Amino acid sequence: MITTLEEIKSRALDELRNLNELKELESWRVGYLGRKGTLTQLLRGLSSLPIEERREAGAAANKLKSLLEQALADKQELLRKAGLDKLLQQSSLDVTLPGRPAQLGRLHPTTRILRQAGTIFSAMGFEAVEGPEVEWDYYNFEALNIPQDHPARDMWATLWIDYQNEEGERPMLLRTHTSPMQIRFMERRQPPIRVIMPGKVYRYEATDATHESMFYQIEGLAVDKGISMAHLKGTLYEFARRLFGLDRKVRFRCDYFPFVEPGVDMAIDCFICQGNGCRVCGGEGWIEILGAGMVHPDVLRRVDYDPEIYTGFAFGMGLERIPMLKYGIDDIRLFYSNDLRFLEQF
Ligand code: 2NL
Repeated sequence: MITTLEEIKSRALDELRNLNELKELESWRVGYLGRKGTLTQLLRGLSSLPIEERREAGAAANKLKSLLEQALADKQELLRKAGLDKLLQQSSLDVTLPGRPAQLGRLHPTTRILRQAGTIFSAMGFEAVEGPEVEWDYYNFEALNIPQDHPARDMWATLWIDYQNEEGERPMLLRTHTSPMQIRFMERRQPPIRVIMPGKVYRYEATDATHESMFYQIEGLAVDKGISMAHLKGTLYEFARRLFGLDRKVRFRCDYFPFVEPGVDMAIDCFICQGNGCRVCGGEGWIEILGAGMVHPDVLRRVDYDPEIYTGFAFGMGLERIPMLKYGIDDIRLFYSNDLRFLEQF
């Protein structure tokens, strides 16, 4: 019996030594240690031996069983490691190479400036509201003192929606500014009002380096008893300082928008050359960044506010111009053409 065990042992270990594939190990295991395997059969056969022999042979057989199990486990580990080494040698995988950096997302330059402006105005007590991009003629023009067939309409090259009402008019359009939402907001609410409206606006425009048919605007509106031009100037001056640097100066000049009276444009002294004149400000020393004014009394009347009681100021600015100036971007079309080479710079 013991000799048989010795034979099994040397045969099994010999065979095992010559195996080189993980999958061959399984048939080896089945052959010796499986339910019908050599060793298992032998252990079963022990019951036919006389009792003294049985004890000794049983102990030896069990010892062999665990020896073979251990040898199998060792071999498995050996082959697994060897296989890995081989794989590493064969393939071009170099585990010593530093990992690829994870692709980090980032905010679009427009989003960044939008958020900065939002933070500044919210600190000054303004709430932010968004509105529809498809609008009625009434909200985009009529309510803002821009009647049908009035030459002031030429200020906005409009994209009209191909929809006709029963009168044969086309009263729907892509909003040319975010002002329509200001009207909607005033219709729904009573003063005091402090609100900003950020969002996309559309123009019927041949695109070039400084024109896009879609761009972002942020408009603001404050209506209350006793609002004056001083509030307009103070608020926008503070906005300019917080966005462009605390040492900024501002300049207000007269301008025309049908929905305000008086209307102004605001410029800041150039943050590149500090007002001395350079390429960014075109040698002017000043950069115009927004239009503003006191809300026209007729606009207030149209939303049922009494202009004898309430006055307000409003302002509007295009957003893309700001990062264009800040980062020296010379083509607005880069903003929305989804070229990662551009976007990854911010
Ligand atoms: C510009 C100028 C401006 C407004 C927008 C406004 C809105 C209402 C009433 C009065 Cl409901 N005004 N908005 C006022 C002045 C200028 O935008 O150059 N934007 C890009």
